[in-house]
Amino acid sequence: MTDHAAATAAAAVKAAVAAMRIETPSWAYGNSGTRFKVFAQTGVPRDAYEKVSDAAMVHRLTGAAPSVALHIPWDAVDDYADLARFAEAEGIALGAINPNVFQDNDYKLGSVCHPDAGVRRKAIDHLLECVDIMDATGSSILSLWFADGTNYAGQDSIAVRQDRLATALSEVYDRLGDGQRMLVEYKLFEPHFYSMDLPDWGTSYAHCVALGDKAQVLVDTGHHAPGTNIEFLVSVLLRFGKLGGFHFNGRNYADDDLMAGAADPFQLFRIAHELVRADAIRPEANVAYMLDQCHNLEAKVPALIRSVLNVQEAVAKALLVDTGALVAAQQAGDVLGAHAVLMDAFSSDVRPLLAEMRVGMGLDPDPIAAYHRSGYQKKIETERVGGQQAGWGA
Ligand code: RM4
Ligand code: MN
Ligand code: MN
Repeated sequence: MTDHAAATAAAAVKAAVAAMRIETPSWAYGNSGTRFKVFAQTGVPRDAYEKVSDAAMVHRLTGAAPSVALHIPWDAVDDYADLARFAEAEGIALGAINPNVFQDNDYKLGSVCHPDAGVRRKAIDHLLECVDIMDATGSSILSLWFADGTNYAGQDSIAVRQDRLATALSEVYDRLGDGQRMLVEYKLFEPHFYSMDLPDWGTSYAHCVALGDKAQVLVDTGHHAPGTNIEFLVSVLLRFGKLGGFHFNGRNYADDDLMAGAADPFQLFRIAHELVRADAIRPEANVAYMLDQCHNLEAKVPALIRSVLNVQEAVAKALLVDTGALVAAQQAGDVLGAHAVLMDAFSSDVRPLLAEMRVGMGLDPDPIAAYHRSGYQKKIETERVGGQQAGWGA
């Protein structure tokens, strides 16, 4: 490559990464843990407003996280329009609205798939209320994850539960306004261990196709069987225009919710390669990217900054793939050559390029160092004393 061509390629990578938006989830700023112990941290937000402030800090330092997802009722406030104005003043927007139909005692046997019509009604009403909240916050995405399922064979009818699911989704779908869409997430296991009502992308996809254009599949890294080829299903969903969003996180074993790119940066790169190949990184492609994580041991704000950087690095490497050489090798049946093209890109150190990109955006080249210098951690630890700390589930 000539110097000029290399400079043009670098500029294109910087522009594409700079344009990518990565939402952060409000719950990642709160305390979280396992069923064994939640280790509370100092400085953790006590309400939705403080979570928005932390999310705004991540955006100020990275320039890449301009919205924060809300979970209802964890982030319930009296006046959602007021929260939206507060977010705007802080420099971000309110993003996806995530209903919670898994923590009420009534939902022991499921929510929209529950055998009792009264419980199903309660769950659907909550989903509809969340669309009202979207109207107030200006959010365009209703993010649906259902804990519904069974623990024992014969506990309930798999088929009838699918009918109940379809009926509920369709009622909520009909309530969506112009410019609003629903993303249907799936998860193989947990909290139920015999059957989940939305266990995989195929089931989500089939429901979304039946519903229409405003329903799309939401993929979450940690929601698959170990060894699942996630980039494959990402590629297939993109091909059908049904990839609505992607929840980045890191997993070694299950739904670990570790930092994106921490457990398996190569997998993140392979996923990014399919996204880049389909031109799905740019905001106009309407694939909603979010970090769906929990920070149990590490400080939350710098962990989210680190995660944004990890996603950006994977995407930058994917953008560096020499597409011409890759296609030529693929066409020639050059197995090793084609693989080498991908590995070349994966092995590149893109950190200097991304540091340059940040300087070009008026940001500090090293957002983590900038965070530690900013005094923000000290400020929240000093100010956020008393009150009830937010936590996963609160
Ligand atoms: C689920 C799923 C959803 C998230 C909740 C908190 O496992 O990943 O996306 O909203 O957790
Ligand atoms: Mn998720
Ligand atoms: Mn999850």
